Amino acid sequence: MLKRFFQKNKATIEGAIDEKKIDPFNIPKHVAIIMDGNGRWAKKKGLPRIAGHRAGMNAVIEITKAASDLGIKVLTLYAFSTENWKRPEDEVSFLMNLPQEFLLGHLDDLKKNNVQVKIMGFTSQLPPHTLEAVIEAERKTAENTGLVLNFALNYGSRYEIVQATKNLVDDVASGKLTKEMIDEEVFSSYLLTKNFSDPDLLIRTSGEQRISNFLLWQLAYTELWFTSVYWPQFNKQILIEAIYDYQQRSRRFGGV
Ligand code: V0D
Repeated sequence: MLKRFFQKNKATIEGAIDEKKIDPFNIPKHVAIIMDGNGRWAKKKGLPRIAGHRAGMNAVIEITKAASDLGIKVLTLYAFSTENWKRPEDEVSFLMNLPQEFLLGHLDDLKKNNVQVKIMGFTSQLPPHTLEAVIEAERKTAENTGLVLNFALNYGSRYEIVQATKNLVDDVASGKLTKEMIDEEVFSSYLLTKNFSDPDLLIRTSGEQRISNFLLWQLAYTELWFTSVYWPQFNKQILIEAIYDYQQRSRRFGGV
């Protein structure tokens, strides 16, 4: 309690953005996050990389609550990329246990906060126990009507675009669609994000300033925001700063 009080006031002294400065009528509807720096956070503390991933999972819970409180509608989190299979086998197998751990430890929390879990990615390639956990997470939160917590899991955007193209070609070949009917809206409907609007704000932690094969099509007009903070240290205060910065920008979508 005392610690919380101190942290709050320390932030104020250092000139952090007060939540009251946020315009409640201009909250980004869809926020996407590249949760980078879990391994580096662990290394800095002399801990194994997997300790960083577990701390990262706790940050997911905190940010989900904060995003819901702030009125964000969709939170898309890059949890595992199609390239992450190249990591050491024991690290991959630890990561593949996180959805189950998340479900066991935090399902009640998600229900209390009216959060709907969704999974976006090439899930058929996941180990069966991971797939079961994510399907269960979706099923057990399907009735909720609040924030959509969308995990990008075994997701890669070039792969997504190639798969979309293949499905589109199949539909043209079968006569469901003609070549002339293909436009941006039709193409978008073949992507894994078909049920969501494009992200308004992309956040990447840990100092890297790249997109790294995340939502290449969908980020066309998204505001990008970078912080050097490692993902396990990310918190509501930093999210508020990102939203405040977002609100100072003027979005023109290519117009004037
Ligand atoms: C590790 C930091 C929650 C980034 C966050 C399998 C890397 C913690 C989930 C999760 C991961 C996914 C689906 C679901 C419930 C929870 C998760 C992975 C990694 C990769 F239905 N955190 N988390 N999944 N990390």
